[in-house]
Amino acid sequence: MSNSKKPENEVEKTGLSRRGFLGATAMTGAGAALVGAAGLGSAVMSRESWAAAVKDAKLKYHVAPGELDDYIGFWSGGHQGEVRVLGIPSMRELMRIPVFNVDSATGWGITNESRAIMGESAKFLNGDCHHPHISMTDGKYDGKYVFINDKANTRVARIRLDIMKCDKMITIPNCQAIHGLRLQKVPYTKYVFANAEFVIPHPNDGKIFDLQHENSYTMYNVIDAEKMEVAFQIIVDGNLDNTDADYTGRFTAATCYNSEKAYDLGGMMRNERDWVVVFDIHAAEKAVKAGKFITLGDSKVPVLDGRKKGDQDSEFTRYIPVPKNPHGCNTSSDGRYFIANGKLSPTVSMIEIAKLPDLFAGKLKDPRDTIAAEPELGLGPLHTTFDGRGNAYTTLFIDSQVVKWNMADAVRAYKGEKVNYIKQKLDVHYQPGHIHASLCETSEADGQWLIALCKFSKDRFLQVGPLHPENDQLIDISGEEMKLVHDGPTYAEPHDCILARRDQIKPKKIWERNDPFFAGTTAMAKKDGINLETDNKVIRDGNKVRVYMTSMAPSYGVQEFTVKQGDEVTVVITNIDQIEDVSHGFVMVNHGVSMEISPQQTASVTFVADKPGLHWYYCSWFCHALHMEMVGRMLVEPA
Ligand code: K7E
Ligand code: CUA
Ligand code: CA
Repeated sequence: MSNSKKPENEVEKTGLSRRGFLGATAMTGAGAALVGAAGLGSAVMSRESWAAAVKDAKLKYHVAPGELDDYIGFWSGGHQGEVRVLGIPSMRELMRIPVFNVDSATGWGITNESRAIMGESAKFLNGDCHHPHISMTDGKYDGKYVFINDKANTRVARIRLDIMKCDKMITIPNCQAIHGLRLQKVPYTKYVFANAEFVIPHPNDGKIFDLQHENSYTMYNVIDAEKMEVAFQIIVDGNLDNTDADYTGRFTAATCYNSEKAYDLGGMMRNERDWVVVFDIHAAEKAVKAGKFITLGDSKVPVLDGRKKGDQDSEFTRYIPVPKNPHGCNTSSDGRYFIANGKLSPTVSMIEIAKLPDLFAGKLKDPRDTIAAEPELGLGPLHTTFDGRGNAYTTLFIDSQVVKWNMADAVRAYKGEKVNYIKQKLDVHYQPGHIHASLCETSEADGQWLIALCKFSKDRFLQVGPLHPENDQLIDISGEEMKLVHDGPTYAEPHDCILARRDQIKPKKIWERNDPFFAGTTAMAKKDGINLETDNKVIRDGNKVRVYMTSMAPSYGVQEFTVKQGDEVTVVITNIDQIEDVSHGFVMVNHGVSMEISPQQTASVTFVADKPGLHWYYCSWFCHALHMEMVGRMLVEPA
């Protein structure tokens, strides 16, 4: 350990006062300029000093060629709309799972299968995902699904982890902008909890524009995870930011930064305190059963009213005041606390979950009696994670640091004992948002690795123009001290990520022929009397033409077909290769058509043959030495 100087000290030695600069832009007065910390100098550590500084840690995170990572991570792709799969600790990107975007390599958003999953919303070409979360049973990852939100078009999607494809997508009714998303941990992920962020009028038909109107509100969404239907919605006061669930299955909590229901920055920062709203999910289920709900517009989803009426709380909500514009909401992996991250306050608020039954039973004088501690950590706390050893790690956006602190010590200090709960502050680069330690959202938090997702990379990488990558930093937390070991540039914008042990996720190597992902296409083929694994046939049905073919490296079962100009053509391809990794593609040149067909998969795409003449199609996934020769022709006769 003698030569493992902390890299951040090396940075300081170069004489660049990054801290000083950031300090100057720190919140002044009413929390101005949260994002104003641009324009740093360009001093960077030499490669030699870096190598020396991280030598020990490096050996640990280096995954040699041919070796496999210990953890598998799912990264949100932010307003790029996809989910990315990374190996940890190597930080190698392993795969991309298109979800709220269009992907030309796999044909997501182009193929019939993907468009059927996207439903109505397939018309949108954009998305903005933030929070990927893995389904759980008994507070541990069960490896079945990843769920993720779309803030841009108010959707929630599910990814099947056995095939690493999105298999369900729903648009949440009566809401605008799904932001926070978490899953029920115990007894299993029966529900997905999704925050609609923005307050809107109801009905939103242009008659009300006043956000203070009693019909202006937003809602907490409780989604049936298996059916992927909204089970019920709960109207709340204020707005909703992030959420998390407890380890009993009864409570969830959500942060609200706009208790003011304001429409601008000044207004949203007016109150010294906003709140955390706590939901009693069991009580809400009861209220739904008892029929105490309304419905809105065309939607049949039961809507409960969780707003306060004067001083009167609903049976299923409680509002706990916490300092100014809280952001992240994190359940500690020991199941004891909901932690609300202060953002405009240097504190985080630890809500003691064991006190919530009393709060709902009316046995506490003040909702603030549930606060176990409110440790002061630094400027701009956004999100917190856990190592399973009693320590929490919080990102300080404005300080550009991760602070490691001890929860039990923070509680003792809150009670008046003289104890320093802060264990270490580590500089990160720069402006971190989410933070995620291995398995931290489960009861198995193992305190090995931590990812700090930094919003700015500034000078950490080669310049690539005015748009910079972000910087996801890998930090070794297995010892007493946090050690920064890797910088990982990422494209817009992995708000959040999640890490599972590699043995917890068991993807298939090839498709199964009866996979529900393409069941609609299989049913269509059946109607046409087609055996997808053997038949190469063209079926005409008025001006609709269905071309069924197999593919086996390096050729398509149909190498030429003829249609008439204006025909609607559906190409259905079944990859009968059984060998792992032999994926084929199908691209119809000049028709905007592209798709993936992996071993034993059936995929289909529909387009209009609007141009007469000869049109080549080809395989786009490299499958064979004769991959270039894997081609065919569509002959279009003029109308
Ligand atoms: Cu960016 Cu979780 Cu949407 Cu915080 S959120 S940073
Ligand atoms: Cu088939 Cu390339
Ligand atoms: Ca506020």
